[in-house]
Amino acid sequence: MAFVERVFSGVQPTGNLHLGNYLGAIVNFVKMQETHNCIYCVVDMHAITMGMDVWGGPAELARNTREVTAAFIASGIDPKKHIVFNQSQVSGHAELAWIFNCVARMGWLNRMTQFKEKAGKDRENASVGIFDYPVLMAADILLYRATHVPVGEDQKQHLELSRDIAQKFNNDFGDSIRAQGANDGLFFPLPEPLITGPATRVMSLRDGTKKMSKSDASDNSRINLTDDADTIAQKIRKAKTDPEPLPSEEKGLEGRPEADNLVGIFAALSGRAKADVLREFGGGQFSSFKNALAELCVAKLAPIAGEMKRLVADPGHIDATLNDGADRARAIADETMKLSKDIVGFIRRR
Ligand code: AQP
Repeated sequence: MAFVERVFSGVQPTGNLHLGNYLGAIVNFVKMQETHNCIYCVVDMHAITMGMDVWGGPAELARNTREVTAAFIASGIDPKKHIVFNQSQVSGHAELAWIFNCVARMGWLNRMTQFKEKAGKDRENASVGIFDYPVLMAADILLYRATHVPVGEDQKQHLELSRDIAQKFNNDFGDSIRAQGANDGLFFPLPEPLITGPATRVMSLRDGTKKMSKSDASDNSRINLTDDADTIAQKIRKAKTDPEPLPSEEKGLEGRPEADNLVGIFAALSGRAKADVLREFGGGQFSSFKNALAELCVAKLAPIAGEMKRLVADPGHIDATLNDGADRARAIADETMKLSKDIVGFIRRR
């Protein structure tokens, strides 16, 4: 079957969006609009897999869902030409996840490193949802039979699992799929991860070996899209570094994760290569480089923050955008669910 090329990706409304989400995902979302039909989802059902202390409770979840939507639009995603919606409005995500729960194997999920990181030592107390997160993610993508998924580096393993689930479904139900008219026995595409763009893994400002994350307890570990100029400058000034001056060549960043991260952020925001950044700043102290980085961050993020502020001031408009996106997403999702149910052998209302 020749699948129509379609892009799907999602962001969790678990707190303030940060520079990692922006450079690792949203910048690519914006770019993909030029060449593909895109579906961008605020994955609120994923957000509640963590404890309520992480996602903040009902009022905070709704606030964050609107804020992520505003960040998408403020960064340049066009919700009229493409689809922007929140996951819980389309019931097919949960329905397909159940079918996939019966396709995926425990052994596959047991290998997921993100579950191990997020559950930490207290695995017995982790929600079933956090263990099942990658299955819901496969359902998110395959509900739209999406072929391409722009994500940050941290999602690579989950994307591989989505491909395994798609493949096993196609194999397990091959005869039934053929009986529905697809002679090649392929119902779901194997989605391709698109891990490209300016910075696929932005690290914490407090620890260059840990990724920048919304749920990190320290707000100083990340630059939020909504931080004001003073806060950005202060966080960059406080960012962990080492006592050596900046190297003049990229090789000199080896074994210096914090320096590498800051130079990587500068390169990504300015659209330059790291080597080029080091040609300008190499040999100098961190303090002057940090000033230049803070200025650059503010110049790039302030317009987005300003537009987000304007958008969230009108929640009715954001909700209307999400409703419209959900209606258009549902039209595609319903068709996939109808066919999936026929393939599995569920009797449905006709
Ligand atoms: N540090 C990062 N560098 C590059 N890309 C990143 N992404 C996240 N952190 C970085 C990418 O952003 C997209 C949305 O991520 P998400 O919110 O759905 O979940 P996440 O990957 O778990 O991100 P966080 O910030 O760490 O959230 P919490 O703390 O809530 O789990 C994804 O494409 C991701 O790769």
